[in-house]
Amino acid sequence: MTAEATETAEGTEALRSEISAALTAARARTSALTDCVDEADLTRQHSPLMSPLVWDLAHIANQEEMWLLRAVGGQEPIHPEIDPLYDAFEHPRAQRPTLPLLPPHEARRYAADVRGRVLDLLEVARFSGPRLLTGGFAYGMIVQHEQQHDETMLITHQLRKGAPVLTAPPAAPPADAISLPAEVPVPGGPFTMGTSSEPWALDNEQPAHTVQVPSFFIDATPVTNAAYTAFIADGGYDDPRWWTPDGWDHRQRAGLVAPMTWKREDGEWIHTVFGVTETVPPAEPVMHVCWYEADAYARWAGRRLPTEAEWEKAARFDPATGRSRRFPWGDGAPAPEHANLGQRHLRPAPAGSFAAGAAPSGARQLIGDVWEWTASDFLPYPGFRAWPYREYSEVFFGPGYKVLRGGSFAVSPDACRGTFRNWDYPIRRQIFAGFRTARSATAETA
Ligand code: AVJ
Ligand code: FE
Repeated sequence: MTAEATETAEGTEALRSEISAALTAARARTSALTDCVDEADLTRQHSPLMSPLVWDLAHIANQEEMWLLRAVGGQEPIHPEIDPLYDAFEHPRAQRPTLPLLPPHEARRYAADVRGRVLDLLEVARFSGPRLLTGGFAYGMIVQHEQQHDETMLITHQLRKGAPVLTAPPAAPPADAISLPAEVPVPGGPFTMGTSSEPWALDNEQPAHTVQVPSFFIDATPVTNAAYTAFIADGGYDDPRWWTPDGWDHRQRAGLVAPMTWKREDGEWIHTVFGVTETVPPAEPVMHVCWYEADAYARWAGRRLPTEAEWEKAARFDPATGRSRRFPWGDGAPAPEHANLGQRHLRPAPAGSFAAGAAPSGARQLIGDVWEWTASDFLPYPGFRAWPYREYSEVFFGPGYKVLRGGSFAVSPDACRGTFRNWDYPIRRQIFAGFRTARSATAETA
């Protein structure tokens, strides 16, 4: 979303239609992901890591009701008795199928009821005064929340067994990938990390602060399946030299030999994408690897994962102005030529795609395609204040979670920016995550 002034009448009307369009786009995605399967599929748990799809559906509506109708609109709860069922902190995902959840038709009716009332509220909304309303934040938070669950539901679809139900065309192959350098330099010095001006930024992206980042090199694209296959072929999974002690322990216990969906058949690697099995495409970014695998690959390659600050500097820092951009390509919202976002292709684009989305450094695909694991733990920035609820970020801060950056093909343009932070456990592989590698410019610290 843009940081347009909303003090003027035109600014308010522009923001109102922007919010309305974003809410509608999110619901179109939610419907596409839940209308393509039958009732049994909606209520089944496809993986202990995931909720039944029908839980996500009613949870989306419940959050929208709590924040927009109750907190902003001052309305009474519609069904207060169901609130605890859809509180992510009351019931772990594995237990959700045993709860007396709303059946699919009631969940859909609840979501539609809430949305109708929200659109009525939006008609008369002002976007100033209380902090929740400034810049339309509460609406933006709810748009992003639904879009985040649309990504979660797409992950459930990827883990689901059965006949394929989702299709989308692949991205066009890149024109000039062959001439790209393997890595690009990023100059040393201070840069502005995080934001204090993005109206829809979530609490963990704030505040903007200066970070010193020594010069480094970063891969021009995410690591490809071809490159990752070379790591496997070289015995990377069997050599403890490449793994951290925790990573090696996990690799042994979990029996990791390749990315999550990969199988070896007749001397070649195959994998499964939303129920369709195919040869692993060599040029696409590797996906469904955990942090430990990404970290081991980087060490095998004589490199390392970028820190979160390095990743953000590579993505946002413009040496010509000294400013940090909203996106690698500039301050304008993502357009189709910049990045593979929004589930329009249900897979990453080949490495080297999206020349128009390159950062000043020349690095491509920092936004979209695959989430990128960074070396960093999920920690608050200096001056962090939990807002508007502690359970979005604060309760997850600490060494248990690693940060992922950039968003995947499954992420909406409305829930993605150069400052956006995602996190997960270092053992997790279900997210649409890959990585790129880096090295310090000074050889002895590489
Ligand atoms: C930011 C993706 C880690 O799914 O747990 C959804 C987003 N927070 N509902 C998650 C979120 C509350 C969150 N992640
Ligand atoms: Fe949620």
